[in-house]
Amino acid sequence: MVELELHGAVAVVALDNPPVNALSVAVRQGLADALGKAASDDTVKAIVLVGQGRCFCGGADIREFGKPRKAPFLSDVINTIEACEKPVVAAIHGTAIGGGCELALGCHYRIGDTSARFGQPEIKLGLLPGAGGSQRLPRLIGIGPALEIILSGDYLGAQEGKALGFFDAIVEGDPTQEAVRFAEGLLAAGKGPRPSRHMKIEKAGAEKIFAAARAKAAKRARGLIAPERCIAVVESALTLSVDEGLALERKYFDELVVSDQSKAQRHLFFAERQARKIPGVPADTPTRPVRKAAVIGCGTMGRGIAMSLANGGIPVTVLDRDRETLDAGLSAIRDTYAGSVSRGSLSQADMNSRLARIDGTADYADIGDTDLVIEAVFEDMALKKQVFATLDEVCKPGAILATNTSTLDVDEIAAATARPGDVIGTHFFSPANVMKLMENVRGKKTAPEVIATVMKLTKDIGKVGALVGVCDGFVGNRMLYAYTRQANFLLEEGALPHEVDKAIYDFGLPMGPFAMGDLAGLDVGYAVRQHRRKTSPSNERYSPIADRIVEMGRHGQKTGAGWYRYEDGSRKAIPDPAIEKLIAGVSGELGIPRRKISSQEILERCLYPLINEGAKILTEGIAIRASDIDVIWVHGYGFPRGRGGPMFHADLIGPDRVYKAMCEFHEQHGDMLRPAPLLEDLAKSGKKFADYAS
Ligand code: 3H9
Repeated sequence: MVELELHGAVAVVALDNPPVNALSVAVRQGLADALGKAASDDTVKAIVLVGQGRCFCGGADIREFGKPRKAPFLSDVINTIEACEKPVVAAIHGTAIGGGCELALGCHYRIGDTSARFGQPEIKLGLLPGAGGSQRLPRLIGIGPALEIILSGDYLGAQEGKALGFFDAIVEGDPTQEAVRFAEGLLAAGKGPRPSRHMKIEKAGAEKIFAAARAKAAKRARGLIAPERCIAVVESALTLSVDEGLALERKYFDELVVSDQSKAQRHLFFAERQARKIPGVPADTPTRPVRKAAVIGCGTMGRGIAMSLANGGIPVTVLDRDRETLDAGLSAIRDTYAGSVSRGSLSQADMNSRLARIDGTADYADIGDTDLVIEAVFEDMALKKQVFATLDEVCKPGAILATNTSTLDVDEIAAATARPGDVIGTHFFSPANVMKLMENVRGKKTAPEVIATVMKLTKDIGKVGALVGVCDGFVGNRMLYAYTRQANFLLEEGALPHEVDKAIYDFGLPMGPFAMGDLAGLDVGYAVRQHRRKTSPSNERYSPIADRIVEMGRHGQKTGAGWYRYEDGSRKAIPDPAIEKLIAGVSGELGIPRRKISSQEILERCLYPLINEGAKILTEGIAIRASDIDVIWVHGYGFPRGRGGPMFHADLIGPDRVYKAMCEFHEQHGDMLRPAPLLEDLAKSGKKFADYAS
């Protein structure tokens, strides 16, 4: 777990706990022992701390959180390093994050190679740096940059770290050897320990920095407790001694680690990684190289997908019917990148290199040698089949043919080719260059190699993926339908759009179903419903309100009116008496007495049917596991991270509670709200969705 080796007067202490040298109790004990030995060995004059394998250290072992803490504690080990009378140098390659960054901060000097990255991602787990990061980082690099690192959870690279004073040197070549040389240089120059805790904290401008951080956190991290705790503990570094600051940090960390919000975010950390594991597609399944890609269709989705690929370093050709359409699409892509540059979130150089990876063609012959094609044409089966038949003719053998359909049958699309094994769904979410999720859809004949390649590609381009099976709407949209349907019925029964939206917003989603409909455009759903009513007529309860709104020419924000009205150039949804009258009229026509509906009832009536649909999806094997559904809802639909996704939320409040409410709904509203058999099983057996394996 931890090795000690002497290089002359320098002791090299190496963390060796694959895959990321997480600081489990055994590693902490190993570190304490090795450092103790090096400190008491008179022949040792300096110590170098390194990580074996792919990185320096990925931080505390997250799997230990929530279990009883075991000594030695990380903060004590780090305090011992800092107090060591011999200079200690951290030699960093790859990531030094979380507790790994704090370990480096406890050392007296830090050198990195060009791959070195550091950061404090604890906030993404609903936590704060719990082993000194909140006190040492601001002392070392200043309050502003430290706060930014701690609040964003993002990592900085070697050069940025050097500029901020985190790294003393960036080296080429083997970091251990370079660190030994660096330590020998310190000894030769008579330089000793240099504890971060003794550095003076710069207080100038602090008030403004904290006010700005609070304003940003209130906007970006609505409802989450960790950001305010992070700010407060860094602020304490201005007034408290280091030891008092460390004690406060510990107190807050202990509170956060047992909070539901942190449990939810830790669940998501593992869920995102678990989602990459596909039964029947072992980790060693060969993958196909994706060196070149093509996107069919230069509409909003096609453009976003092309940017996602280019952002991930993959050259991409966009194909559309004529030069004019292509030019308009490519210019929209340029505008999107230029917007990011002007907001400061992308450098001009990065914009140029990304744009250089995107070109356009109107000729299928030009994409014959691409490794991957993603079709993103209009959601129409006949059109998609035609595209796939053409791709089958022009694409080289072994090319992966993917469809970005959000609802259509991937097997039927695959059947338009003579190579269904190469066909897969890659359902991106709009705006595709921003949204993280790829709901990848496995057809009946999709080859394991194709699945493995697309799941790897998902990670390589910085997205989060989950693999699902074929059904109407797949996992995300099928569950969304179960939820928006009930939201519509609630209107007939007495609620108003802004009341439903408020209940959902207050729960933590970025917006409720009606504001979302206005944003996305109501005409799209209308077309789908009309198609469904023709192709699969049903006697199920159907709310006519949404259709009537579209038939009034109100298509949402783009027409200045939908469920709400919008003033010129504004996106602010204003409740509209005309719509309220329309809704009340429909209740009257249907003979439904209107009543006051509480926000709690709205929430349960919307969310529980969504969870209930998730239960059916699990039983049908459309999703592999409950946590995959959570990944889909958090990254594709803005389900609040602090609640861990709908299935985790159900586990937290108890499947029995959801079941009981569903039974009541079923009794009041009939078959459409019948509890799923899996929900009933879990409720009666006291088990959770997390325990369910199909
Ligand atoms: C912390 O440090 C708190 C302290 O302030 C104070 C404490 C008192 N623990 O992501 P990958 C597993 S909080 C346990 O695919 P990559 C991961 O589950 C911690 N396990 O690799 C996966 O397992 P499996 C702050 C961990 O190369 C495997 O390693 N640190 C941990 O793409 C490979 O992971 C973080 O939040 C861990 N800390 O990326 C860092 N880290 O193979 C979280 C990873 O069974 N980690 N695993 O599915 C990361 O961001 C990435 O893993 C990293 C490597 C960038 C390190």
